Amino acid sequence: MLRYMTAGESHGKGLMVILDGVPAGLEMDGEFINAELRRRMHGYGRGRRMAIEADTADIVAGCRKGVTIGSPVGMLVENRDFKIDELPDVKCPRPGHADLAGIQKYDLNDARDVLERASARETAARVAAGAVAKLLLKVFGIRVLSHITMIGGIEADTEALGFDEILSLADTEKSELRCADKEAEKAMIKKIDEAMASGDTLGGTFEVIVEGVPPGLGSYAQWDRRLDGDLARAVMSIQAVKAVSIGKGIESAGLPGSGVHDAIRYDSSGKAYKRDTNNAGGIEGGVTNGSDLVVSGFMKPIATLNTPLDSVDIDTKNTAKAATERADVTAVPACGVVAEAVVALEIASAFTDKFGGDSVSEIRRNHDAYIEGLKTR
Ligand code: EPS
Repeated sequence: MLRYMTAGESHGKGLMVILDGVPAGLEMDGEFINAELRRRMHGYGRGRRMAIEADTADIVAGCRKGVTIGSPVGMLVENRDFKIDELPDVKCPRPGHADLAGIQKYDLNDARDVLERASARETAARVAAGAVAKLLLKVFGIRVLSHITMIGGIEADTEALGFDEILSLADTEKSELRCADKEAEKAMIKKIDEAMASGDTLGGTFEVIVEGVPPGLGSYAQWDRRLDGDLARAVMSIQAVKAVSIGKGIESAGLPGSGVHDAIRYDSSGKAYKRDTNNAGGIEGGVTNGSDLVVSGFMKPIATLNTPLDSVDIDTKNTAKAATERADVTAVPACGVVAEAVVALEIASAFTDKFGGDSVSEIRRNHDAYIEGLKTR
């Protein structure tokens, strides 16, 4: 099992993550981890904060000579914009943010104490941890991508594209929004400009695809071992995500079974079961079925509006405009990168549950024997 915890405030000294359960013998490619952090900072519509920060992970625990040794991996990401003690109090909670619920819950009189931790800045730590999970999955030929499928109601059409095409077209080098449909992307950018001009914000959707996952991760035997439940929780826990779906997901509820379930074939030369469709999104009965894993997330618009909604001053109880802060107009491209990280962590966790979690060599033996054995089933 892999588990992780983060700490850190948006404008505190930095963010930290402890990732427990990383097998020994994994090469910690620090450049890859930093590249993942850079991908999270990318995206048209991000705020000025991203020009201030230069996120990198300082690996402070869990490896020796660049290789993991089986102990917890600890990483730090510094905040250049460290000014938490100088920032003003926040007295008018923003609708849609944790501000109001937070001051009630923790008996506070300044929503600054809430928003500093509730902020999505925390996701930098999760991306660092997810990068380590991706390094483990990479050893076993498992690849993870994400791309933007909608922003502000404008949908991308990527139906005809395969994994490698999406990976290339939605790359940060080639796409300001990490979107594989260039026409839709232009319209999304226009929409973001309009939202910015009117002091508004936009949400959207993203899709995570994991290629090369073997069948048999997760289990139907107990509710809390169903991998779809773990994935849904992980993606839903990302700041501002309001819904998660797997495969055809929400749409499948309105279709007949014949239009949803993926017929099974057997390829005798490759000694493997095949599907022509993947409406299940790679999971049946809470267990991976060998098809690509497809998880979508639905992000609401950012709660900090430059043209604020009505709120209440928590000291006077008078109606007042909600607080404004420097913020993003949209962060859906970044949210997709965070979703890749948390999905990779869940897959890596299920992977070590199935194949052993002490060393990469042990996982290799068990994994290869299992894959070989599948040919006899
Ligand atoms: C950030 C995410 C957003 C940014 C934040 C950095 O956090 P929040 O969820 O609080 O809106 O706004 O940057 C700032 C708070 C700022 O000072 O600009 C991130 O992903 O790093």
